[in-house]
Amino acid sequence: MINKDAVEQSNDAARAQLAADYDALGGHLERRGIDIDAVKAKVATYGVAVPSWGVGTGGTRFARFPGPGEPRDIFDKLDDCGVIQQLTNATPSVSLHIPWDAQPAADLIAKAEEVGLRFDAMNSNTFQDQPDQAHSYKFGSLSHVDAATRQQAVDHNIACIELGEQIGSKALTIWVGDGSNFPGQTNFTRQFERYLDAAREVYGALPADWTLLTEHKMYEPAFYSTVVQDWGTNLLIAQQLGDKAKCLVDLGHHAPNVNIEMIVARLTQFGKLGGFHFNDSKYGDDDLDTGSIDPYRLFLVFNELVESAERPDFDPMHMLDQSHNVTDPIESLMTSAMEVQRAYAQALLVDRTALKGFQEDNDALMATTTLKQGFRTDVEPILAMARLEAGCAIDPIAAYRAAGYRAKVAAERPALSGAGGGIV
Ligand SMILES: [Mn+2]
Repeated sequence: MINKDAVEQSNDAARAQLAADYDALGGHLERRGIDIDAVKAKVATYGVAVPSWGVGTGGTRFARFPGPGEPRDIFDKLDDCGVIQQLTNATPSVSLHIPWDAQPAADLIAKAEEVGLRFDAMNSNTFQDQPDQAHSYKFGSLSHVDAATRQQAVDHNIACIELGEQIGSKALTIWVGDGSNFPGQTNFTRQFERYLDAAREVYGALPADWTLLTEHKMYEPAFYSTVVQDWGTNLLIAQQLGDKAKCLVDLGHHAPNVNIEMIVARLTQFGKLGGFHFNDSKYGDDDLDTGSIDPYRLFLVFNELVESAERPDFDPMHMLDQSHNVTDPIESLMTSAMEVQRAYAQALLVDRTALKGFQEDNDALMATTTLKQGFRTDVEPILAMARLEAGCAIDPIAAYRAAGYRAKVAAERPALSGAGGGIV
């Protein structure tokens, strides 16, 4: 993967400065009653899963511009994901997308072991047709009016579970493109009944220690209505299916300005927060890099997660889900994983005793100031020191560029054009 000497060289150039910055921040935090090493220890164990499809260049409805050295298959993708983990220690697992990544389990396990990764949630795909498929998903999958099409979608989800069981996954994420493009095109109630009936069949095939994650999305590809439109619908599904069913929150799948951190709190309160797809957006489901547009919102989400960390059985899954159109996907995913870690570290710095006191005194100004103090703190030395101590890069982007990985794989992997990106 990345030459260790290149990482060492890169670290040598920054080691002394990092030590000074870490000491300075440690002194500052000590005055606030915070032990910097304790925060670093928590950050060091934090991980976010990388989506296998994220290491390929994404696209828009208009075009896709592939970069050099695009991964040709899941094994190339796992190599790229391994590099991200090697340099950041922030992405210990990969989330597969089936059928794009379907390969014999033994081969997947062997490759994952080679590059030091494990498998996160399985993602099914019933939003596009495959060459060998009997029934089209043009008008829906799990909620289709035709029973045979629904069954085909159910069977595909069960096949994803079966492969996932063999490779150590513990969750299935379902996102469907089902919905309608015109008022009157579908009957909302009957369509949702069909969805629930089909989802119950999938749920019935779930192993005892698995979680079924359903992902809501407000619009696209259906532009008038979607079957799993919002977190309310998603919660209804999770409640209807049972204890192993929980809601997945993709940060981009809401109307602009929706209070996502409050949705996180609500789902947590009732034991139904299953996981995240982290990304960022300006206008819609833009799939921009995590923390690139609104890092404060990401911090506020993590504030809720830290606030709830001690709740029994609270262990939501964390994954990136974004589309990289103008950057090297490996660089974007490394940066995004570090942004997620940063928001976590900042949330750990919030003085929760003081915050609670201000809340109970109705001191709105001091409450919001106390919360924001965590966000205002530059925690980069904590993240960088955690990486260094794990044998990773102080500056992963600099080390990655110095190592010449992209040029190396570009020489090995023939140029591709138009290969499916596919972002949900
Ligand atoms: Mn998603």
